[in-house]
Amino acid sequence: MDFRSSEQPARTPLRSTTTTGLKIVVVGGFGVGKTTMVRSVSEIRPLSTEETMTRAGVGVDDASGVETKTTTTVAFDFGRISLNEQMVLYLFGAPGQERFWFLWDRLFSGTLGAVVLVDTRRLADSWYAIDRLEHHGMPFIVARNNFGEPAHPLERVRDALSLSGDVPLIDCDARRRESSKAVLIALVNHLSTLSSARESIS
Ligand SMILES: Nc1nc2c(ncn2[C@@H]2O[C@H](COP(=O)(O)OP(=O)(O)OP(=O)(O)O)[C@@H](O)[C@H]2O)c(=O)[nH]1
Ligand SMILES: [Mg+2]
Repeated sequence: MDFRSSEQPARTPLRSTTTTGLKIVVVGGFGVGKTTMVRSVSEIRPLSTEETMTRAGVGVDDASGVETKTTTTVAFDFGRISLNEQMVLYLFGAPGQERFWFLWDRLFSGTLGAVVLVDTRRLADSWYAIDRLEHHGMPFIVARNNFGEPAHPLERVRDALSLSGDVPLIDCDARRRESSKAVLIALVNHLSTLSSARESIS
């Protein structure tokens, strides 16, 4: 297995002021850009378990719509980002291919929240992710990774995914650090809103 590291960015030491570490997972269907997001945003060299896709996967893995893809995640991606002086997120990118989905429930252990990445060309691939998160009662937001296709209005995406109104749904470009960071900030804000709502009830 190739535990590949990208050249960018250089290693950044964890700030001594950090007091809170949150485990976050990035899930979604095959080829939606999960590895790309973890790589673009991580301030340490991300760990990736990418394998070259071979002809052995033809007929087993559904590569329709992402025919130019040459590698796939076979375990998980790992990265880290400090959101401010106190808070650091540990990011785990899940594998997207159906035959690796059995790993997801283990990845969810200790996770506080999730980002579901969706590609509107292959929306149905994201249903499994949403289903598993709802099963675990795990808070999540949905980010539409924009591959440059004519963008559907987000409200139509919400309807197609049968998302309830209180689940944040935003646009992103997983290749851009600032865009990926904005997704993570939206998730942390969502977690904070949920936690305040719980406190006001109790
Ligand atoms: N145009 C465009 N291409 C993207 C974007 N995000 C990812 N890609 C490309 O889409 C392909 C799939 O990205 P990955 O990050 O490997 O997707 P993944 O979800 O990790 O895939 P699996 O681990 O195999 O499920 C790669 O070739 C990326 O360069 C995007 O926002 N726009
Ligand atoms: Mg991947």
